[in-house]
Amino acid sequence: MSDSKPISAERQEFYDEIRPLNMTPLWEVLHALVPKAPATRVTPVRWRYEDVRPYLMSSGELITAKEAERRVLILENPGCPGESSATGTLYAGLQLILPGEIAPCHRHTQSALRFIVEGDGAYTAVDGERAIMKEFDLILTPSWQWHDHGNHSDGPMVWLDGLDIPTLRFFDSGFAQQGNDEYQLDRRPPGFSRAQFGRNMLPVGYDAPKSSPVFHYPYAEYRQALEDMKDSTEWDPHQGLKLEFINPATGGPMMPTISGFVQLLPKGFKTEPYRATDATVVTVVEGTGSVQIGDTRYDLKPRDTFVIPSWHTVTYNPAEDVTLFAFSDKGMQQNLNIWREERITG
Ligand code: GTQ
Repeated sequence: MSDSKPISAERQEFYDEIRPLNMTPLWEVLHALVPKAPATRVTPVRWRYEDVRPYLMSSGELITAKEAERRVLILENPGCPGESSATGTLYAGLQLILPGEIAPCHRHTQSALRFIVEGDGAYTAVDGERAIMKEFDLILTPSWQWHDHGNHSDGPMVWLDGLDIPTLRFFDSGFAQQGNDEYQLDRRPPGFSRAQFGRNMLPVGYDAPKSSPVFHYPYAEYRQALEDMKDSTEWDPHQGLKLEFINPATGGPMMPTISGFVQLLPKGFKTEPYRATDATVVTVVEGTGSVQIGDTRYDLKPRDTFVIPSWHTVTYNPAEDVTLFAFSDKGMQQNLNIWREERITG
């Protein structure tokens, strides 16, 4: 049965009759409900940092970080207007903290990542441990962990927030709590978590948590890993060099709902077409070039952010060495046994 055939008067009358009983015929919607392949509302979209930054800085004059609690401009997918979603399952926004400001302590069941796009020296404290954030560092604030942010540096700090807000909205499982204090007292010295968990070792008798206990991944380290692999590793024709941030206690994704990746594409390395079912938010770290997403082509510049919707074919054409940071729901889909990818050849 076609989902778009005109409906006869007799059938429409029947549908109208059962409507008050909160029933509706499957055969009118079957193919939309069970598509042959993903048919997403999410569209490709790109935010140039140079377009967004002036408005972000203006927001700094409109409201304080304290009053806003989080001073963020949401990056909203035009395919889902009004939903504060970047993809079907994930949220993205750019957060600004000016020198001397704090974003008060709270916790929520939503998991979050911060990817620093500008500035140096502000901190995020996660469950009593501070991480001093540098450009292109990745910070995790897993579900229900207390967190606050502050900027004691002398410049603005901007980071990309990635959260699983649409997923928790789908499950109706969102809880949040304000802290008693605006910021947390230090309970552990900075670097404690990375000392315990960041060296391919775990404390004996440790119960593996669902999210990575390494909540700070410095740019200097992951960039060096890519650099060291550059000359010696076979390049994937579809993805170049791509590494995933993992939970070292399980080998799984860094957080149950959000997977994180970095990718290096050397100058001139045109990738072969690739698609996967995890819609992905990508931020350019370094380099210029272009990306083709389905029928849409974007040029790439450092700090720009773009969305690759589910099952859209992607190819990259790097004019220089390009480094990308990406997050998606890949791990969540894999846990549910619904993730698929395709390497398109010939
Ligand atoms: O920093 O906790 O962009 O709760 C949106 C919701 C950031 C945060 C966002 C949040 C946060």
